[in-house]
Amino acid sequence: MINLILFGPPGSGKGTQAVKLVEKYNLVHISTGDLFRSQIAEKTDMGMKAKAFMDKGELVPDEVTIGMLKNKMLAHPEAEGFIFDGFPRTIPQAEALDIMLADSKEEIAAVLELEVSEEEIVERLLNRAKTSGRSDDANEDIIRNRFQVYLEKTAPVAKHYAKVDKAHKVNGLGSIDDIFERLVGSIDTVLAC
Ligand code: B4P
Repeated sequence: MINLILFGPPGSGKGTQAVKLVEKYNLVHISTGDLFRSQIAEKTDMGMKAKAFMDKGELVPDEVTIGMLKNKMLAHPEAEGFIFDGFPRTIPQAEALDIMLADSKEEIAAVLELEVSEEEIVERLLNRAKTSGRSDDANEDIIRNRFQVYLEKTAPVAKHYAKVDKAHKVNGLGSIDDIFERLVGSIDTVLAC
């Protein structure tokens, strides 16, 4: 089983690259952002709770996010591996994921950290807002808050995995295909070990 974490600030291209990686490595894609957005579209209680946090650029509370992630993993017993996109975003989420995988004698193979500057992210997300209708992309202050939340709460997750030599930095600037090739290079190096 290959379990990969696609990591990086909001708008760094995690979702964009995950779609391509899933196809190449035959993995199940789990995007907590997409899961929350589908709950919001269905107007479920969880969706309404998540929306209040997402609209401000804050993280949805860990207990909600971890429970949703567990259910999604359990729904795919046939998976040959997972690509986690936008999860874990806090140390408690990382610890919960490590335990869930260890319970089935699995582990994270690699954490791929897309490096993109704050200014590039603001530009990308304001641009996406023109077509996405996403309220968390439409306002520069909210985008900058999302970046601050990333620095404070999410960046430590990369250090958590760096301690066990699983974090790999990847330049997130350039064309989508060039970044994909860099990611594949990192993954194939890890898989060859
Ligand atoms: P997410 O849905 O995870 O999304 P994201 O951070 O906005 O984007 P991503 O990095 O996937 O960027 P994308 O490829 O789309 O999170 C949204 C919110 O959900 C969070 O703020 C939080 O509130 C909540 N949430 C989600 N997971 C959570 C968790 N685990 N715990 C708590 N809360 C959670 O790319 C962005 C844009 O850039 C696109 O328009 C794309 O076309 C463009 N782009 C991509 N690659 C490019 C490139 N190489 N060059 C130029 N543009 C590029």
